[in-house]
Amino acid sequence: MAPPSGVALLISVTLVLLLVIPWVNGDAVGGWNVSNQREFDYFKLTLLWPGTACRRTRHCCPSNACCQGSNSPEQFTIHGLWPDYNDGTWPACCTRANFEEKEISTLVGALRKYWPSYSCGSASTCHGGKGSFWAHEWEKHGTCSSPVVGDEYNYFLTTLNVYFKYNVTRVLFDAGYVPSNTEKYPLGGVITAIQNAFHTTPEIACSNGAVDEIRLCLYKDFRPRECALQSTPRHGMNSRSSCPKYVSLPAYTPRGDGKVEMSVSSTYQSESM
Ligand code: U2P
Repeated sequence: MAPPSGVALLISVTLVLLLVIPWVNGDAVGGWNVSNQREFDYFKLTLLWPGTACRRTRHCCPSNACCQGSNSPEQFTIHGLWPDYNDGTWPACCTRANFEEKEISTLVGALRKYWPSYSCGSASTCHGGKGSFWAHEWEKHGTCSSPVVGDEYNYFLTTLNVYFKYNVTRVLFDAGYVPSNTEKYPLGGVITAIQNAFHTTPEIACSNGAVDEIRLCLYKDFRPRECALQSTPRHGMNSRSSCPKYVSLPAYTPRGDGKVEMSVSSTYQSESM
């Protein structure tokens, strides 16, 4: 039999890549810039609880918000504003736009406070590079949000505004769910407090029984909506699957010398796209 021609070989390799790549890590198009990803269906505002994130820190460095002593965050902070599909997948890396910090220089003060990194490592960016947490979130999710939010500056500004509008920290604190290293709270109560405030059911993820992330699903006009049903079992974000019946909201206790009391790691160091 004659060896395959160059064209036939190229077609076979392309077909294999098209079949294998798209579902890496649950991303509809994991880490690849494919222009034909369809527009997303809804947003997910994802928030991190610092007391839990900082339990993973192993060493300190200036970029890790866990290491800022009394300036370390005491409220939920932003993980990202994610565009998602109703089938539980999501687009990723939708354009070739690279993150440029100068575009968001006027927002940096607010971003450091409300959208900090809990890592000393750098994160993967869309085109094989490494960058900051903000670079990761913009290139992976922000570029796919652009039909609604526009450019990089507007992605960060919009996310901050949505974060201020849906103040999950205030809702939980007002309901009596305050940081504690001894109390445990009923998961149902935490969910109900958010449902009563925002008329949507949050996704809650836990780590060792502690609230790690809270995710709010929003229509494209940023009104709350229910999350896609399919996203729940597939990504383990269902409160029933990753949280126990009673959850903790660990307090973060910085040391006077600015070193963390509990030790951690980075959410991002080992994370791939
Ligand atoms: O859950 C693990 C990682 O998958 C990405 N994710 C998850 C759910 C979802 O609806 N959308 C989404 O993008 C997140 O990737 P990251 O932004 O952290 O790279 C999430 O952390």
